[in-house]
Amino acid sequence: MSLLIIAQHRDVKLFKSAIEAVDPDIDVEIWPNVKSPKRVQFAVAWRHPKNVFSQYPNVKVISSLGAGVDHLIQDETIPEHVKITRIVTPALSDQMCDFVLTTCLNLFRKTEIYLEQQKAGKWKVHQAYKKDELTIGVLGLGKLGQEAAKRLMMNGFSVAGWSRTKKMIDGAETFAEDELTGFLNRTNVLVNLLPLTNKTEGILDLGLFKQLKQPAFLVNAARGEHLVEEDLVYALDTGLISHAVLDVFSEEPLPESHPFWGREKITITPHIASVTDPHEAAELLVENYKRTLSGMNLLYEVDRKAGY
Ligand code: NDP
Ligand code: OXD
Repeated sequence: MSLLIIAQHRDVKLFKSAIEAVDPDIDVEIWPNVKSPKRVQFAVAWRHPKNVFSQYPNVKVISSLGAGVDHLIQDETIPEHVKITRIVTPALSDQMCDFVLTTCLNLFRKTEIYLEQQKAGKWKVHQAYKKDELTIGVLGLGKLGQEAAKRLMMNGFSVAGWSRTKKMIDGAETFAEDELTGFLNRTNVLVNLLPLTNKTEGILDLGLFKQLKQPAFLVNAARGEHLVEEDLVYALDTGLISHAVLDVFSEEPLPESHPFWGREKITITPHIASVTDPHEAAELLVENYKRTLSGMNLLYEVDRKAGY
């Protein structure tokens, strides 16, 4: 039996050696040079080429190399009986909390204005937002969203949160799926940490932006396909959104010619909000590999129907 890694734009050798360090007896194969495709029972995938799994007829479980599983759910060529799992680790959530906290602190302190002023050699003071002046609304209160909400509250911010099923988080005002309007009407800084599913694709559109409290800001750290790009440009141009911080894009790397690059009111980071740590992930991958072989319940199995 073997464990296969199929990951483009990732240092696969690092993952292979991390897995072998946890259990040297595991036979780790790296796509595309697979010695015996029929021996592959467990695969780890990130940005895999479509239809690639048809070469591995005995795959039982595929783990995403990250927290998101949209790339696997969207691949209709993966047979229905194949189970899907994902990476959930303390470091992944800690990094996301740091990203959200840093981003919100920068927005409250108007750092983006000072960066522009520096380019122009301009000295002008702007009043920072007070922490009780704006509410930060977190879309998605899962593994990452809940921790991010708590980290923000620990740092004195007012926080609201929205999820499919209502969550109870001490100190935060929470809303269920059918309470989106109430959530948006309370929110100034919208932080997106939703999974990408049929229901959430394109959710960040003009209709949603119009319901935010003014001044409004957008932080998208989930998936590019959540955002209707032309609606964001319109919202920024008309002042509906004051500034957007985008870590994820429909096309990655963001093409050089993309209009987002040249915009003062958009801050771009290259999908670095939270990056899977090979050593931490290896422990979880080995555990799920062993569970696959022994037929035990998997850790962090995804509901393929719900899409997350
Ligand atoms: P989870 O699956 O743990 O949580 C998802 C949350 O979204 C849950 O609270 C869920 O509600 C809610 N949700 C799902 N569908 C809906 C809906 N239709 N309406 C309302 N709420 C909904 O995901 P994670 O927190 O682990 O990760 C979130 C996403 O972050 C990932 O899918 C990935 O795309 C992105 N990500 C980005 C990274 C980056 O570097 N930029 C790094 C890692 C992840 P309920 O609780 O009721 O089920
Ligand atoms: C993830 C990601 O899903 O990096 O982990 O986006």
